[in-house]
Amino acid sequence: TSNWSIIESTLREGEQFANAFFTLETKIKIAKALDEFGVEYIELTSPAASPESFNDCKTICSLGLKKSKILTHIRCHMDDARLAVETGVDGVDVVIGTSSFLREHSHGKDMTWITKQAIEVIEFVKSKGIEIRFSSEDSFRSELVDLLSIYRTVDKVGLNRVGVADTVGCADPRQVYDLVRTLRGVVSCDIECHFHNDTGCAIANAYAALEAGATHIDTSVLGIGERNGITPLGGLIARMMVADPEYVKSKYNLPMLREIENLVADAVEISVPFNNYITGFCAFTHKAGIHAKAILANPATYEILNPTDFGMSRYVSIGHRLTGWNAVKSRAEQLNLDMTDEQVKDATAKIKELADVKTQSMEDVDAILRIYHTAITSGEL
Ligand code: HCA
Ligand code: CU
Repeated sequence: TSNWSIIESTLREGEQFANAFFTLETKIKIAKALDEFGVEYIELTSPAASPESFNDCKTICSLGLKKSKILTHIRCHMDDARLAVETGVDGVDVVIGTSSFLREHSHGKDMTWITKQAIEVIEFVKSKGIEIRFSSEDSFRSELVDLLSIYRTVDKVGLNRVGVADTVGCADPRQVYDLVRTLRGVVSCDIECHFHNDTGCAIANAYAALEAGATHIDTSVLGIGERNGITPLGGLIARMMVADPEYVKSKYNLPMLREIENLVADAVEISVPFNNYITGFCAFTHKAGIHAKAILANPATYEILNPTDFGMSRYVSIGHRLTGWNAVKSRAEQLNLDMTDEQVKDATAKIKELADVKTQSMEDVDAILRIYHTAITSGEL
C-alpha cells in the first residue's frame, strides 16, 4: 500500500453535505489549507451546477496552489465537459450511473449509449491536454460484466483513471477487494475509489481498495458529503499511518489536520466529533489505572498513533475512581511535590473516595496532592 494519492473532495462531495454552503472566500481558505497539508488533488463542484460554481472553479484554478492539482467533477455529458475545460482545471472527473437502479430511475440510458457518450467526453477532454477520469456511479450494484466491459473500453481509448464508487455505502471490504483486484487485471490505468459511509465501512473499504491495487482515494474533511458522507481525510490518514508511517509523513503536513478540520467544521457549523480519528478530544486520553501506568512507562503500550506526529498531546486522566497510584505519582512529580510511594498511595485512596461521589478535575487532583504534601512537610503525616 505505498504509492497512492488523495483526491480531496470537500469542495465537491462535501458541498453535498446537508449543512454546507461555501462562499468563494471559504472555498479559497479550504483549498489553500488542503494544498498546505499536501493532498495531491482537490476536487471542485461542477461548473455546470451554477454560475457561481463556474466562477469559483476558475478562481481556485488561478490561485496557483503549490502542490494540489485541481479537478472538477461532471456528469458524462458534452455540455458539462465544454464548461469544465474552460475553467482552467488540471483534470476532469466524469461520472455516470451504471446500476440498473440509476439506469432506470435516473438517466434512463443503456450501456451502449453510456459507452458511446463516455468515449466522446473522454476524447474531448484529452484533446485539451487535461487529465481525465471516468467513473461508474453505484458500482457495487452494477452488473460486473457491464462494469468490466466499459472500463476495458475506456482504458483502450486511453485515460488517466477509472473510478469505482460505492454511492450508497453498501459495500464491505471483501467485496471492495474483489472488485478492485479484478479491475486491476483488466485496465492498465490508475484506479480511483470513492466510498460512502452509510454502514461505517468507508475507511476500511478505502484500505481494502489500496491493498487490491487502487491508486487514488476520495476523501472529505471530517467525511462530510451526501447523507452521512464518505471516507474522512483524517480517518484515512490514521489508517495509513499505521500501514506505512514513513510514506504518510513524507507526503503530508500532519500537524495541519486539526486546523483544516476546525476550518471546515466552522464553515458547515458542526463540531469535531468526540471520537474523531486523531483530533477527537479524547483520541489520546488514557484513563484506567492500568493503562495510565503503562502509558507513563512507554506510550506505545496503548497507543498505535503518536500524538506528537500530529501536533497533538497525550493526556492521562487522573481524578476518577478507576485511577491508579502510578498516574497520581507522575502528577505529583510534574508538580514537583516530593512524596514517598506510601504517601502517594494515601493520596490516591483519597482521590478515589472523592471520585466515587463525583469525577475530580485535574485542579481538584492537584489540590489534594498539595494538601497531602503540605501535611507531610509540616509533619502532620
Ligand atoms: C453522487 C456522485 C458520487 C460520484 C463518485 C465518483 C457518488 O452520487 O453524488 O465520481 O466517483 O457517490 O457516486 O459522489
Ligand atoms: Cu459520493
